[in-house]
Amino acid sequence: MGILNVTPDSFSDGGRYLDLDAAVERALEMVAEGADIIDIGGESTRPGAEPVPTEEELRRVIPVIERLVDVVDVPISVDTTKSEVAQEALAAGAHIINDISGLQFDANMAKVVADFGAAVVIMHIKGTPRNMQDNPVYNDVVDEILSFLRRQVDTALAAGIPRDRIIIDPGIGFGKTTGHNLEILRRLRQFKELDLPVLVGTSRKSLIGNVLKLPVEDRLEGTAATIAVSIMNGADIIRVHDVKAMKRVAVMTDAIVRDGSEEFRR
Ligand code: HH2
Repeated sequence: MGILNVTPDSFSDGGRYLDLDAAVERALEMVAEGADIIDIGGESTRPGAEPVPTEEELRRVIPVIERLVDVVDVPISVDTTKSEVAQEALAAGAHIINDISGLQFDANMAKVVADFGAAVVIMHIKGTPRNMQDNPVYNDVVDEILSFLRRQVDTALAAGIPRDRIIIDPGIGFGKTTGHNLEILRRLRQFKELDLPVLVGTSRKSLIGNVLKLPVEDRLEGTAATIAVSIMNGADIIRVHDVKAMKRVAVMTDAIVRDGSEEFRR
């Protein structure tokens, strides 16, 4: 899953793809580099970020979707917590709603996804982007996230979203310390217990900056390590900025872990 942030303030690529042509060009480039899904976001969820009004989020993402549906042949995902944005995005031709609140922030979200027969990413967050990094505490981080995901998957099913349209995500960096994030990656296989595809988003995030003491523009190798380990521990989808490099990491890791390369099977 290649990230396309059409925001002025995302933590690593804010402002780069605000222009419609630049956004479309970047999406096409990511597909050429091997992205299987494009994830468009119109609201930064970095720690401390202020919510974006619905009208502004619509203005940022809908024209991009309208352009992309005609030119890319991979599914289009929209990173939003607002059902009105989801509604317009799906009507414009998007296929997946990536909800970082795991269907919590907008009571109408599950119904909108169900009505369109779309797929949904249910991500765990503790708190809101504004307060999530204010001293997050867990008894057992993986158990707590698993309980949340189980509950929200039930919410999705009850709203009429079929099980084969649900993806889960532990929400790396969303109300977690670096220690929590490392533990989640180490114990990622436990999320397979829900028997749903697992998405992981570590790309350029602060857990890498904190371990390697490197700024956001210098986290490529650290991201690569998190991706190899995530796939080894069962991740099905990885959400990244650096598609070209991370696709290579993913394919190589898959070939080892999942016997993913026909050519070398014996
Ligand atoms: N991380 C970010 C945004 N959306 N969605 C899912 N499912 N999983 C994630 O880990 C995830 C996500 C944050 O990264 P980014 O989009 O690069 O930054 P920003 O929120 O500042 O736009």
